[in-house]
Amino acid sequence: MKISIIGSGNVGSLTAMRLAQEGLADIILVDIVKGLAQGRTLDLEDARPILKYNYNIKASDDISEIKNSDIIVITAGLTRKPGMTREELLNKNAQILKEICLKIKKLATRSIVIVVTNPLDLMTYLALKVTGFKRNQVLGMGISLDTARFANLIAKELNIPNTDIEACVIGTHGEGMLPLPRFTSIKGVALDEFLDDKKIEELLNKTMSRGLEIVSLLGNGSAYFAPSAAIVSIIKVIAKDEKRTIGISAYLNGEYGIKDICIGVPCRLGKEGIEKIIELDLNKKEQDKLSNSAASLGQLIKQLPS
Ligand code: A3D
Repeated sequence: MKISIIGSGNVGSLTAMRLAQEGLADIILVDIVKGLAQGRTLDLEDARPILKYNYNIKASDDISEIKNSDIIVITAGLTRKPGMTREELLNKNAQILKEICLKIKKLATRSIVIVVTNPLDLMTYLALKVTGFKRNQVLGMGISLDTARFANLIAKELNIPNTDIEACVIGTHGEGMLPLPRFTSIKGVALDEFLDDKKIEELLNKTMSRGLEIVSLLGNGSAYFAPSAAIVSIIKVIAKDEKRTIGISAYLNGEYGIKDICIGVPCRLGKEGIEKIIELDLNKKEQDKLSNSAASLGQLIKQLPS
């Protein structure tokens, strides 16, 4: 299997390291900045004798190296600066994504594309449109990270292991994020058996602002440890055809009453990419919030390059 990562910055290079250590595939690391992917790759290679493991990793500043990849991860683009919303990144990253996706369309027609660049749901939509790929082939990593953040905050609050928590977040990876306490449980017991409404509300707000909190603390750049872990967990499900359900940004064509939008929903993933979109039985309040987020994305889609 060949996995290419386009963008060798913080998220891309850490994803390469995690993938290499998983031994899932040959890895190609690409960046537009001359020397960056090569430097990071030499550094990653040097760890092989220490780890006693011969993973294959190659670098290039030439995107044609992605030819015939099975999976392509796009982490190329700018990150948010403190105070900047994901939507403000839209114009610059859309241009970068468009160029990259035109190349993917030519060079790796059968690949599964995992978009990471923000604003995530809009970039996923753009990638799907520019490549012209089938909708199962293009997905965005965003809400699996948000789900992990929600679970982590619950675990810390209750002082219990993360593994006991089944959290659920849908919606946009951004201001329209929708953590769902009704679909979140601890060993099968509903969250509201453990926490009162006020505490749950507090955790929801903390989950929604977690990305910006990290951006503000770092001062330069955004999160990459948890994002790279989330990307690799998606890749593993696809590469091993595990048919597990994970929240990802998927193109909806009537599911949840939403059409022609990429937004975060639970999906069953396997070797074909998105193999099934799972429709949760949302109540009116949840459905209204999701529909409103989708409508806001619909407005922003108009700003995407054609
Ligand atoms: P950073 O460390 O700046 O790396 C981005 C890399 O992309 C840089 O090395 C650039 O040189 C490179 N690049 C820019 N244009 C191109 C191009 N045309 N071809 C190849 N490489 C190019 O950022 P990062 O790794 O921290 O984040 C990368 C992107 O992921 C940003 O848009 C972030 O906002 C986004 N991100 C998303 C999540 C989600 O959960 C969705 C999490 C973390 C980061």
